[in-house]
Amino acid sequence: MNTSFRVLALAAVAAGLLAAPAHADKSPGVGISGAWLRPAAAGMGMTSGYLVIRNPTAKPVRLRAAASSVARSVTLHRSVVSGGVAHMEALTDGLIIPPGGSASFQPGGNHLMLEGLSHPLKVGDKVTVRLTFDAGPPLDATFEVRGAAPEAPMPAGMKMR
Ligand SMILES: [Cu+2]
Repeated sequence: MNTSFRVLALAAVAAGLLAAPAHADKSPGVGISGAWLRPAAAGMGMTSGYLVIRNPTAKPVRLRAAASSVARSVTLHRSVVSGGVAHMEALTDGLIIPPGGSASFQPGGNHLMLEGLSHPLKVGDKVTVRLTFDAGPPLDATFEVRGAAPEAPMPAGMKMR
């Protein structure tokens, strides 16, 4: 585990939290797109989910938690490569979506980790995941089970990996 990297990451998250308003009194107005889950064969019991969250408002919004009726737990994770070894770690402070910007959950990066699945997930299935933000109502997002990421127009200047 690369401790200094984790400390830097935590500091970055903390800075984002400090920049966020202490409270917000109306809906964050966030939107989502391209939500998909990897299939989960019988016995796997877990899978990962991806999406893009847009924040059209003038204030940062923090995704705090996620939950689904098909999973015992849904956690916010990110994949990190340190010392040439890939591992996952929890985004324990959630994820900030900057004002007028977006945050992506995508293979190799941030992802939703669904564990304790109640049943296998096959391509074409639809799963609802409730996203909870630090302000405003929760958002029920529909994730489609897919074999690969959906084709989506990329914002200008953004590179595909
Ligand atoms: Cu994970």
